[in-house]
Amino acid sequence: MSFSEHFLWGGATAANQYEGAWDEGGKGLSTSDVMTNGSHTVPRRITWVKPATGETGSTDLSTLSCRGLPEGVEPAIVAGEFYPSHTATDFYHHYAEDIALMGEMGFKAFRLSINWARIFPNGDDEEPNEEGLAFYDAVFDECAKYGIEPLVTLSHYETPLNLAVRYGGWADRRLIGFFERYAKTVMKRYLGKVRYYLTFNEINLMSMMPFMAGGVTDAAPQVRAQAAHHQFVASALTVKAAHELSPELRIGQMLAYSPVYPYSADPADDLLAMERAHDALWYADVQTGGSYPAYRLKQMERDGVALEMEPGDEDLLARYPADFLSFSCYGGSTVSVRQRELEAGSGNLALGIVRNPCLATNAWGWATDPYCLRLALNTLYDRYHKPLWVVENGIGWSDVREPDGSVHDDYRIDYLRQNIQSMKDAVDLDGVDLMGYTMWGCIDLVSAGTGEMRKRYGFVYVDRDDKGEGTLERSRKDSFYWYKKVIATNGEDLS
Ligand code: BGP
Repeated sequence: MSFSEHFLWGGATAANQYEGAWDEGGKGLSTSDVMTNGSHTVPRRITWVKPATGETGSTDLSTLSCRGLPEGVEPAIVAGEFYPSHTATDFYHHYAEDIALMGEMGFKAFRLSINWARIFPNGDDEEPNEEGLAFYDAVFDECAKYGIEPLVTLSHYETPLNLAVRYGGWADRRLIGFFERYAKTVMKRYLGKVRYYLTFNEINLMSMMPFMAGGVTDAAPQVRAQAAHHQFVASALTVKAAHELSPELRIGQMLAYSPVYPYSADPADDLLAMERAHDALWYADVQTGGSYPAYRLKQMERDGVALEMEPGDEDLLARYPADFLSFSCYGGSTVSVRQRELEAGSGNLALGIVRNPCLATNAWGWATDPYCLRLALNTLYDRYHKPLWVVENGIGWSDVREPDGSVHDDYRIDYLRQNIQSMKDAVDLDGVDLMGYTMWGCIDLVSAGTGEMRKRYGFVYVDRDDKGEGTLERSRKDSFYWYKKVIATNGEDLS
């Protein structure tokens, strides 16, 4: 038997893409509430208002990531725009039904995020919002009925909007204190119900998408490095608080990590692959390894970044690294020094990536890569020697629901079969210490990259479209029954 009897099979979601009820239960606005939808070819936009003149407008995410927001504007909701997160797939009102479906599949773990603005509506409030706390109590109680362990992300692509507007998001050091208060509040409240937490989803996205990663609207490298540093310190303080609260609690880092392949045997391609891998790994070197690596300090010097640290920061990072390392991995990426002569790759975060001729891709440019998980797990285990958890893996597809409610998603089963086999090899052949696997988007939800509903990941189909229409009715896809069998056999039967 490859996987231990305690292996945590399950699925993953995030409040900003799943929960909806954006203005119910005393929730404040969050950064994801001002993001419009887009598509594979049209970027999502952040809407804003210019308080001095009342003018409204929007900036697309890629422009925001390169140039920041225009002078004098504040991210805000603008009348007439469609915001997919506002209803999403309405977990808020369907949680009992959805968790029952997870129970039916035999889930051992359910990854969800707490929406920070549901607990502290403005982020800097002194007291939490009881109605928000009570909602997650109800969710965790429902999980307990089916023996499902919650895996809770404290911040998944959303920050209370007030913290972005008033403080510039994580660029401001005061966010460390606000986050610490939030983390301590929920860890205390849910003691006995939640054992596993992740601090920041895909923390390395701070380099590429600072608004999503931390409400940061300034694109300067100095600001991003500072914002990431504040998140590292906040993570260390969360680990410290958790360990003081209970020996039961485990805090993980969450990294977006994919193996990087050199396109050719040219050593220059290999070197480039190493540098691209470093772009993600340095975040884990700090948060899980406990200190800034030399290669990153040199890079900061070259970029003219002068990190501001307070006395005690380095000590905190070294004393309270993450207990385990979780990561998202959807497939490898391929790079080449001859990028200009080659066909560009596509898919999320595909900047500077070339198409890998050995792998076939779907409509969003995502490939089924049969080795990515084994490679990723080995790299991360060799480097940190800490327990790992694959908390995102899956494939977005434009599923078709038949009139009888069925969805024949054999392409998803095929993708998952290859990926789970690769993960199994890392355990069986290489002895990697793996805690669990939570497939991304287990119940259809809004895509983070494009804001679409059409790009679906789930085992469960949700009747909702890109215009916000549909009954929100849930139905089981073919992959639902397949995954149920995988869990029931603890990964032995992948047929
Ligand atoms: C990860 C995010 C998730 C999720 C997933 C799929 O990067 O952590 O929030 O959305 O990617 O990407 P997308 O939704 O863009 O298809």
